[in-house]
Amino acid sequence: MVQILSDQIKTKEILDWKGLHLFNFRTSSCSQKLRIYLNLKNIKWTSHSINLATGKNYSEWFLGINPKGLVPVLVDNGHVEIESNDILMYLENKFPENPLTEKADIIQIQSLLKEEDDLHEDIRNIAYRYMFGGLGQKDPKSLKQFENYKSSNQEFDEHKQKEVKFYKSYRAEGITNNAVRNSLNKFCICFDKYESALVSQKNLTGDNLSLVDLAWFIYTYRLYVSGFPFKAMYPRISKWFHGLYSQKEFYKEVNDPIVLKLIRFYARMTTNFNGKSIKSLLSA
Ligand SMILES: N[C@@H](CCC(=O)N[C@@H](CS)C(=O)NCC(=O)O)C(=O)O
Repeated sequence: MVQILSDQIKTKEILDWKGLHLFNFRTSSCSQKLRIYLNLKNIKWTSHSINLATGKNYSEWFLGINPKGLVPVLVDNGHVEIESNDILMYLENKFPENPLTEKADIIQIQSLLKEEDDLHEDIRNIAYRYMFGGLGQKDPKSLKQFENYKSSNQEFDEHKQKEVKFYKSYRAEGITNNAVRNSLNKFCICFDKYESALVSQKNLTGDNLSLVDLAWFIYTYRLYVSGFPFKAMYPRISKWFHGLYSQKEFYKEVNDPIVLKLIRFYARMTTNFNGKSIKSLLSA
């Protein structure tokens, strides 16, 4: 995963912050994953909200911390991590009590987390279309600000170009049926695997809860709200999910304020999906 070095950080003031700080946003899936982790481990931290809806992540100040314009970002006494799964591994090392990674399984856990991270654009396709009903467009002015930002790293620039292209296409044509179908296929491959695993174990990588459960809890939540038929297709995953959802450490991070739910509901009702629900695209 991409590491950011202290000398690549232009917003220098954060390097002097003491203690554990997290840049995050209420409705960001990767931020939710981390906040659940922090709840479960009872870790004290300071929150810095970066409003993705108003483009605060594309401000010069924030791009000077993470040139990718993404949350979450962890700052721990001058040490900065910019990838959610790297942050989880970093915190597991720092707070080893009540582990969410069994030592023997660490390589497997890392590879499953990579698999989950590789599906980030796919969960965005589903959520933007079905959960947010077409909301989440970027204001062209702040997107331009991001496009014009010069970072010192080619990988960051390539990522930026991909993001800008995605948001321009999202504005022009939304998320297409084909994109949804492709993304759903990828999720089904993973859910097939986990549904089988749950025959003989309580959680996704064994009986104990692991980082992989946290990661997939968030995706499952988004797919659930989007109308994915878990109960009919993946009954064990459905049961596993509801078991976690009933715990306040999980529930309180994903359950959005009623106003937000109403805004999304209205957006979904007024968006034209050409009759293509998730169920119909799954069987297409
Ligand atoms: N691979 C990154 C992905 C982070 C990511 O894509 N974050 C999203 C929120 S979940 C974001 O900040 N998006 C920027 C935006 O929506 O403008 C990670 O795991 O940290």
